[in-house]
Amino acid sequence: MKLTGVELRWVRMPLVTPFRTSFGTQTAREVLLLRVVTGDAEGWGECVAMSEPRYSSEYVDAAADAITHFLVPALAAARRLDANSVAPALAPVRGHRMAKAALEMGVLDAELRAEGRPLARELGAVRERVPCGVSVGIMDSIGELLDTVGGYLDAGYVRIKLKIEPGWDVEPVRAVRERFGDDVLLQVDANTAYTVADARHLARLDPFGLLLIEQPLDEEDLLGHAELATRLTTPLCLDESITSARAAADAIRLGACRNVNIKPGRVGGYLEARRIHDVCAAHGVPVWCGGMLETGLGRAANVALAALPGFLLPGDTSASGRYYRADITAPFVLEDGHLPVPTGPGLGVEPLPDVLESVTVRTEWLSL
Ligand code: OSB
Ligand code: MG
Repeated sequence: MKLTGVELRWVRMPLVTPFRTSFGTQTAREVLLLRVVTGDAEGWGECVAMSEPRYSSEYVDAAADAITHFLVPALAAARRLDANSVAPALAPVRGHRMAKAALEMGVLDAELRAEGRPLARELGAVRERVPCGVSVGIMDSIGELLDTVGGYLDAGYVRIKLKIEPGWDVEPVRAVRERFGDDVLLQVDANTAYTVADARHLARLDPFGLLLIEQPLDEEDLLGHAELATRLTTPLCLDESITSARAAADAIRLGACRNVNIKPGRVGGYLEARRIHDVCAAHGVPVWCGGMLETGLGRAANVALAALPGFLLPGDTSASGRYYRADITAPFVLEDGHLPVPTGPGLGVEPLPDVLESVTVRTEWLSL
């Protein structure tokens, strides 16, 4: 394929309800979309970086800058263009995995559309639909939390994840267990809000039979997670710490986690995400697909990834309506707690031109 140019598109979509985590509150999602134009086809990439560098060091404007000044020029200079050659071509640029992932996703979509091949099949999917969980933000009161969780269970979600932080951990978990029972698949996500000195406090979660505790400690604290793992019966899962297949192999070897949350954006793309899946599968480590409040474009690709055989736990691949009143693609709708894996070429979904236009803040065309 030959690259013609890349359009950067900043969109802003209000969330149906504010989403509070230990690192901040989101009321709208600002997303950078890429339209990768080649001689053969166009492809869409979604950058999962958030507006501010609080989940990780990346943020939307930094990603746009890296794409504009370093990544697209590096890709333009590469001798060949296909999805497998994107990561090697961008490797001289350090970091910026979310920016790289967006570009690779766009090239991958273009390549697959040109060849008429669906992403799920390309990645090695074995399922036609995937079971879905939902990530529930920190609330102002236990009553509000129970109403919210009850609504999601009524909607059919098969797993609940509660965001936690010091001061909002044991009590919300206890309240959800008391109201909805021990059969609900329940897990928590701290987004690095604790230290290993909190081990005794976190052990108070053990009696509640959680599936896992996600990323309790700092992104760089693999040894701390390994130590914490010896002090808890609840399995640890890593999110922020797993930036590559190598990081996943290290974490498993160190005993820092028994599960991995795979987010393609965090690790530099869907191809590295598949390698992490393979490393984990080889070690018997169940994985699940995380989320970054994606639009229908990123959601389509995440659902395809979640259909791989090692995705043995329900992911944060919730329905479009969990996030947005009007998604930029045809909405993903929960059916019996599952989302269907797209079957069309590439991502298998397209932006709806009118909606896309209505949420667009700015576009920029990088010609080659
Ligand atoms: O830590 O998994 C996380 C959303 C934004 C940033 C980080 C995280 C999350 C979520 C929600 O938990 C996942 C989703 O529903 O997309
Ligand atoms: Mg997380």
